Amino acid sequence: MSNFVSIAIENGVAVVTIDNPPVNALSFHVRKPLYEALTALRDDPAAKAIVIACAGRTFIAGADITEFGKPVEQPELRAIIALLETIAKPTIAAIHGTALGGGLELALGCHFRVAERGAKLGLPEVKLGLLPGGGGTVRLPRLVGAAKALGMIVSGTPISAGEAKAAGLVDAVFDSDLLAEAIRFASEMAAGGGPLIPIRDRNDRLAETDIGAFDRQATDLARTARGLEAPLSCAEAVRNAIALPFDEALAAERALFIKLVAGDQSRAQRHLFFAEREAAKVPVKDLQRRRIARIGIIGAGTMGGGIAMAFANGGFPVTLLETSEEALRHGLATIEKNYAVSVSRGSLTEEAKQQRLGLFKGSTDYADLADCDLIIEAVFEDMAVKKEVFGRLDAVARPGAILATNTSYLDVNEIAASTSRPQDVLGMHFFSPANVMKLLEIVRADKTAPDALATVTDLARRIGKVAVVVGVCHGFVGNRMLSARGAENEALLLEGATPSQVDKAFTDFGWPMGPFQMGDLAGLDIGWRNRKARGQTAVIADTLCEQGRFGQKTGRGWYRYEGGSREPVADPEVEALIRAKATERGIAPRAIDAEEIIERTLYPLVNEGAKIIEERIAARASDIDVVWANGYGFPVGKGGPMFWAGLEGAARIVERLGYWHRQTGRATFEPAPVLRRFAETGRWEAL
Ligand code: 3H9
Repeated sequence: MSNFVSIAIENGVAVVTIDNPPVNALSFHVRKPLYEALTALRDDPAAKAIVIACAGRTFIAGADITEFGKPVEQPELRAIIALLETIAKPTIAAIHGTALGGGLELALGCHFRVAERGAKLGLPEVKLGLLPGGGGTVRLPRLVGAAKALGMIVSGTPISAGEAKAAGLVDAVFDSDLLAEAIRFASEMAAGGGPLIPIRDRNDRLAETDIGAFDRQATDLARTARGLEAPLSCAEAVRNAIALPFDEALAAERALFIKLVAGDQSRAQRHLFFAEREAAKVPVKDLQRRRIARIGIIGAGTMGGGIAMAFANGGFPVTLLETSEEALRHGLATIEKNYAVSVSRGSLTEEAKQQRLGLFKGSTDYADLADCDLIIEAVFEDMAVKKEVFGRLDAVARPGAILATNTSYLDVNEIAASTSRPQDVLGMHFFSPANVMKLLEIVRADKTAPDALATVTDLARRIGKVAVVVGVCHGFVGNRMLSARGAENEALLLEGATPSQVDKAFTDFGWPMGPFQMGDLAGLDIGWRNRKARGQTAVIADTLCEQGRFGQKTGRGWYRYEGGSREPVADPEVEALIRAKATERGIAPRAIDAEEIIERTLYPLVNEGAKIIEERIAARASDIDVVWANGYGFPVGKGGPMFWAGLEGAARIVERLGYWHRQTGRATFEPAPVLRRFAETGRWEAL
């Protein structure tokens, strides 16, 4: 009946098939024929039951996100679900792949849900800064209970078919032949003639809710929201489902959805959703990918071990190379310990742990890397050491193997030039802990072959990383911008701010922590070593390090950490040191407010991003946002620095940067031409 929705009636069971590639989103061109199909079948005596199924790789993955922010075309999803609930014959959703967001909400309008064993079901709207707006917050608690529903809706994390069955969300799980099984199930339900109660009328699970426990759970979740509105609205909507009659709770959900969908936070999170997918696209189409079966990792320290785990977690066999048997034993033991922690936390089974450990092969001989298809070096951050490693790799790696460096700063062109095959060399800058952090900067050197780049970009996705291709410069996108963000840190202190004041301005903005807390966590000695190597100084940080204050690991850094706690406590000794250094320099302290802190840290961050666009180190502004949201904790509700620049007002940023440039004369404040252009046109583009 339409290109996107078709009906077939088989043995009295009508199968409505949605076919809207790639993910069967509920676009207007699906909703309209779906509504018509269900209306026709409701009144068709030939259909004794109705199965809703999808063609392609997945059940409905939700509303069509590209339609948000535009006028809603009727029928909307809620009308289709309301129509479903008027149908007096069994309705069954047959779920394969993922039933997400509006997709699951549509399934909740059916009397029954059956799923393939590998299916996943969830309401991930919160990750787009939204709440389920098709009745999900009101219907899901009626099926699985309020506590379970709250957890699912506020986290946005989908659950497996097995878990859904145990929770009462699906009625049957099948190992294969989903459609045939769903039709059989539908026939049985039609023949059984049992009562067909729409979820809206099922109140038993809600009546069981322990309100006190629910409110405590909601309060705990609110504490982790860090300024995001959506998780709070999700909790409010589920609370309404318990406290209000169905239709009132539904109307309240709608009102919250409309508010969120029009807000900046959801716009920002939707921007990041599409930005991540855009970043993963390699501009050259139809490129052959290289075959990648075995991965070699050089260096079994924190970084190398984490990278090795990331690949083993993705199912790849890994050869781990170290310089001595002892270092190798130590590295492998750490990996085993990390997996054991996951088992003890319940996030990994003992069987999966053994399976993953079985993928590791340790070696101290470069010759053992000869059968690897991708070899990643994670050794000491020193050009001479890296060049030596690449020279040795050049001698043993098979022709066509991709050779990658995990350098955070060094010149990948220079490293590539130390081999006879620069076309096979690129950077893979993982973030620590590499088995956890999602970001991967893939560094394209001047001679990197496009197929090597495309292969690694695909591979990154296969191991669950968010990949961004960047060009060669000191610190690439992330660390280069981080330096710009931190350039004023010490000046702010000398002029009168305290570390806790600066950090608070950051956490109030939505960052998980401020720069001084971050420094203490990472270890102040790292920056100290880097500065010494580059002949640079930092007047306060250097003194802290000379005093052995390296941060959390020594119990003292910018803050004091008492009794092994990770809780930073402001330290009068540090404040006295800051004042002494200021006096030495003849700087009189003055009051510095949060606005100034943001202007002097985050405006230069945006400005450096503009320079990165100009130099074509990043292909798009949205790639920079992906780096910052996934690798550095930039608040997702602000969409990354380049998106936020638009929210903040680019003209204001240009004006204030100009002011600080005049005040200090420092180059970080000089507004970049690309930023000025953005202020005029609203578009980020290289000039
Ligand atoms: C919602 O439902 C609101 C309702 O409660 C209320 C309504 C009133 N819409 O990720 P992939 C595109 S909110 C439009 O690479 P995978 C995506 O951009 C929605 N487009 O595939 C990409 O396009 P391109 C709640 C969408 O296999 C292509 O599909 N649902 C949508 O790695 C392939 O995507 C969600 O938040 C969409 N809903 O992963 C689920 N989804 O090729 C969002 C995807 O041009 N989606 N696209 O770059 C996902 O989580 C993943 O896409 C999924 C597949 C797991 C489904």
